[in-house]
Amino acid sequence: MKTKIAIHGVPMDLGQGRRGVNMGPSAIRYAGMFDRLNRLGCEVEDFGDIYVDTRQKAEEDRSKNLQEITRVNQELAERISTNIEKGYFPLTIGGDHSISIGSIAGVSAHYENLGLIWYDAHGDLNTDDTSPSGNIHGMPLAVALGLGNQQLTNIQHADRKVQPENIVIIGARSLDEGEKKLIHELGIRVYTMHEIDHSGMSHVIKDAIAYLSSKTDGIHLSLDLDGLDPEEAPGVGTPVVGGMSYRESHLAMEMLAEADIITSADFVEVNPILDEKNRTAQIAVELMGSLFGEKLL
Ligand code: 4U7
Ligand code: MN
Ligand code: MN
Ligand code: MN
Repeated sequence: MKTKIAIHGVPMDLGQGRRGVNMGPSAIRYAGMFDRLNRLGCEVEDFGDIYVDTRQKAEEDRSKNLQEITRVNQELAERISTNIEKGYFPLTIGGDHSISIGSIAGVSAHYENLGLIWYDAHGDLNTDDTSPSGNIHGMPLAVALGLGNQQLTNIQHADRKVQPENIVIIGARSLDEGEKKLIHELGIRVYTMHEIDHSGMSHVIKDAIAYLSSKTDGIHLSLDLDGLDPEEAPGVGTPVVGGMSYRESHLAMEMLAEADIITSADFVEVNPILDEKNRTAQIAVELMGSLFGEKLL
């Protein structure tokens, strides 16, 4: 795994309805991210937070807060792209999941065949037309596929950022009708909680790695903390019962580290206001440790 890491914080909460997730980057830093990664021998540089204008205003678009979310993601994409050119592994901390629009856009131009691992309770495959909520944090995977609002799909370049056959979703247990339709139409590989219960995380990750690694030249990991069970990671805005455990999530990160295939990552949706003693941010940092090769012995 690459050892020169660029941290970008995005205190974004405009992509969903509950305030507090904008404090996610602070909570993750407070949980010791820098030292943890530094101790592993990584050269870590924290580039700070991107400014998000959270002033409230009248709604103008179907997708809520579209203008500011577009602006912030454009900036994030540019910063990430610049840092990839400088040889950094971009690690983005959120903030709600709408920020993956920018991180994937920033990464995508640097790979011919980008792969994507979406670790999440949700599919995040809604568009302007299918979204039940109008919340953009439920749309980033659709946007990466070039679907949905054009302002979002045009960030960096207008094409699809990732091909559907280069995507896996892990941990899904809440999908809207439009999302299910899209998954079937595009043939996106989804490891639902059923597959994880049935075959185990070890098998699922092995299968995902085998599926992606031969056809991609880089793989972005987008980890939504609500992929984990809310009993263990309560500090998230859209909890869904019956999620992946703390142990399963560590195993997943450890296996990805061993395979040495991840080239960029996001850790998103940590909401310290809804958390208990910063547990969820702490878990995010521990999982980052495993992703970058931390071992007990
Ligand atoms: B998250 C939802 F309707 N699908 O679109 C929506 F259930 O980034 C939830 O994964 C989206 O946390 C959750 O609003 C987005 C809803
Ligand atoms: Mn989610
Ligand atoms: Mn998500
Ligand atoms: Mn969520």
